[in-house]
Amino acid sequence: MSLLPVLYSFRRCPYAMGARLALAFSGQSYELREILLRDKPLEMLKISPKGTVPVLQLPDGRVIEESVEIAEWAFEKSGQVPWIGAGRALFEEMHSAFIPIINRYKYPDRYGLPDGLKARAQGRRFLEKLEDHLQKKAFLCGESLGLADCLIFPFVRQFRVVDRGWFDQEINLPVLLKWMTFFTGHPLFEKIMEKQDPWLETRGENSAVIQVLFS
Ligand SMILES: N[C@@H](CCC(=O)N[C@@H](CS)C(=O)NCC(=O)O)C(=O)O
Repeated sequence: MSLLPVLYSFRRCPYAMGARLALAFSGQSYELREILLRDKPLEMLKISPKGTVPVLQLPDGRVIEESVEIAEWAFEKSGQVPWIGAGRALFEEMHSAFIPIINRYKYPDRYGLPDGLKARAQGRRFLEKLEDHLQKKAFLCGESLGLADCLIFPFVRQFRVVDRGWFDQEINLPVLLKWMTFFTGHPLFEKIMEKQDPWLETRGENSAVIQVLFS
């Protein structure tokens, strides 16, 4: 068994991205196993039959199967309080309201909608709420980065890429944009977004163990 926790992950998955950000910002190194969603490794399904990423297996064999729990584990391990201020409430609102809106914005036809404009306007209201928080403090829950920032940022990013021109030029939420830039320009973000070959394909005699190390 590896001495580092093993993270099964998919680079572009916003849940996995949130977990990787929390691991990175709390300085928790891990062994990365990049997977293909269409060809999940049996090793992963054995420890987590529900088949979603991220999944973290700790050196003692314990398995953490939810992104939020992985993020909480990382923060607690580094002695940080995971949830502060409005963090959990914002996170829950993101799950119950913002993520379904992103889906309607991205795929209006799947929901029988003529376009994503109504969803975009609804999504903007959640972003306005984030902007209000960020107007008061540098991060969503205070002057330093918290769990809510790590877990919410990947979904705002996903919302942004649907129509980047509108988001960057017309949304008019300046502090939110600055908060986005904090992440997108951060070396730790770059590091957790490095492209890796899928673990299945690199396995075997020449299998590469990808260690993502933070000091
Ligand atoms: N509740 C899970 C959700 C994770 C999730 O839905 N991940 C997607 C990828 S973004 C997934 O693994 N889907 C399985 C599949 O597409 O087969 C968590 O927060 O960890």
